[in-house]
Amino acid sequence: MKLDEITISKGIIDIYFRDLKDSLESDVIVVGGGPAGLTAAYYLAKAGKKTVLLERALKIGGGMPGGGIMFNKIVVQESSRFILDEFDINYEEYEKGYYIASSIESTAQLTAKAAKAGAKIFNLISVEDVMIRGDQITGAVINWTAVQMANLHIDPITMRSKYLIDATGHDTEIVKIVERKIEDRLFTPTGKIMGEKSMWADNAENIIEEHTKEVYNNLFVCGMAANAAFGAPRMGPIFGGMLLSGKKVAELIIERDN
Ligand code: 48H
Repeated sequence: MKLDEITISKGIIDIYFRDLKDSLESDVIVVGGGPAGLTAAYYLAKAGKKTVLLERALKIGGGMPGGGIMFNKIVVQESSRFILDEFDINYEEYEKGYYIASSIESTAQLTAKAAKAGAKIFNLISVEDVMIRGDQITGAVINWTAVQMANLHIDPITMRSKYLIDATGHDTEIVKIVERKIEDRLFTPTGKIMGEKSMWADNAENIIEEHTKEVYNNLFVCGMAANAAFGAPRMGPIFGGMLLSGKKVAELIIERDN
């Protein structure tokens, strides 16, 4: 078969545009393709929810591939081991209840399973604002990351969804935007973002599922963003909480949407 460069170009343009256009209306937009966002996207898509994941970076995975100080291993505790199994991630027991997995394999498996379950994953797109109607969050305002990096004055476009998940990690970027743009209080005890506290793995990991919830109408938080929004500690390179939080936020939305 003789290869034609124009067909290659057309294929990329047509199919990307088809997917992008189809993603303009969805059930759930997950902002952030770290471990929590990917896990959420997987469980949501698996349950038949139309799921779009938007990631600012070129590469998917957020803080996961980097492991701990660039040692590309992650630790997962007993309570979340079943999620490693669900994603076919290999691991070994280091000490009782502490499982070690490759951060690269983990990232790859989370990404592949989310995509194969049907989540549409877009990299190189940043959410720069949200849509709000009355007191409801109704979607995301997006732009190319490259436009932001080049500091170009170019208007964004919008995506509508029934639910938005802030899975942006330490920065809680989406909740920050919402906090700034509403007159209301957030659904946190102070009505504001409470801020991430310093390292305490045990406390952080045990509380994260409790903090994985709706933080404003139709806006949910998961992963590190959940602890940051609700004023809990960070945990270092243990990732079980991220996986459990991703699963929990998916369950909350599935339950709400039924
Ligand atoms: C599009 C965006 C935007 C935006 C950010 O940081 P992440 O890996 O987040 P989690 O919560 O899945 O996992 C946290 C974990 O990686 C971690 O940092 C831990 C456990 N730290 C503990 C500690 O003590 O340090 O992923 C968030 C993703 C990133 O890929 C960002 O690029 C992306 O969100 N993102 N994407 N639009 N506005 N903001």
